[in-house]
Amino acid sequence: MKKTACLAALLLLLATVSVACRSSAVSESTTESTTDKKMVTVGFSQLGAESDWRRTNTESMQSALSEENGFKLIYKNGQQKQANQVTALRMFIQQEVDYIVLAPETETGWDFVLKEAKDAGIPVIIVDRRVDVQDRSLYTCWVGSDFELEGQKMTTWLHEFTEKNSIAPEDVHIVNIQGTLGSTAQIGRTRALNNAVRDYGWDLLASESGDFTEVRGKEVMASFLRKYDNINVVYCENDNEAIGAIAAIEAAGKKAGPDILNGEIMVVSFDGINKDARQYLKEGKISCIAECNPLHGPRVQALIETLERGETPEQFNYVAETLFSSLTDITSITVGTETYAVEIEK
Ligand code: GYE
Repeated sequence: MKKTACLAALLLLLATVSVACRSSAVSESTTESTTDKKMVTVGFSQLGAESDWRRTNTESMQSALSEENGFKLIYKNGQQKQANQVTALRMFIQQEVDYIVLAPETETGWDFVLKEAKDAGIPVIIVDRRVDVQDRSLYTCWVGSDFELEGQKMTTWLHEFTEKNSIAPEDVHIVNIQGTLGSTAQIGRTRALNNAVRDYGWDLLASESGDFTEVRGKEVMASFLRKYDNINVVYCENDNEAIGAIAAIEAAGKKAGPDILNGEIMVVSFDGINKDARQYLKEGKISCIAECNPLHGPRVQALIETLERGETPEQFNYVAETLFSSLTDITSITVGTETYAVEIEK
């Protein structure tokens, strides 16, 4: 009897100890998973801060790749110099980051440093503009806009406008304030305009870079106005340039607007993120803006999460975009087989 009681007591003790052990094991592993949860380290090389688009893009990246979302972000502003971006990438490689995100200023000149990242086994995600490299395996994937399509939407809209208003192609006298030369956004938007000029027979007076900034947009437009007295359309490759161009138009005593056969200069541009540009659109000083969406942060986050799960994302990830206009008579345009609604801004 005594023996049985003793055995029962022993068994009870063992059971208690084992439960205690198990529960402590469980609680230990829970604390471990919360405190040691692996943060993903990302080095992000942004090209600069030339425009509202760029600033919004940076904010989007910083808020998506946040500590709360499980990221340790190392952000580097390249100050519009590719050499700074190359240095940043080399620093990220030395720091052994998990991923590199690159928003490149221009397309060429990336082969060497991307090869260094590849050799170090660090995946590279390209965002916004593209890189032009011999070996496509030097980066994992890209996310951004179809810049030539943006330009095609704009030139199609302009063509519709001239048709609706019975304006002959030879009466369309355009100047192009280009973006940073050699950047994908400039290449695509300029190519779309040049093709439309050839196809429709418009008169393209001059093209010059305004570097995507308001200051240069104003300077370039002022010099165009000094050289040509018949400009009636200015194709600005971003909104900041358009704001600068409007300042130059007004300083020259002219009016920005759509009445192009009666002395007004029609301003069209790209982005749609700048508040002043949207206000100018409402006022009719800008006639049409092709949207360029800068909110790539959550998109890059999703791409990294796909890679973290061991899956392979699409190589090229395009963002859907629209057109904004203050003129009410064109509500949609068709490029190729696709029809796009035009959002009328009142
Ligand atoms: O349109 C412009 C910016 O690469 C899409 O760069 C981007 C362009 C954008 O500075 O405002």
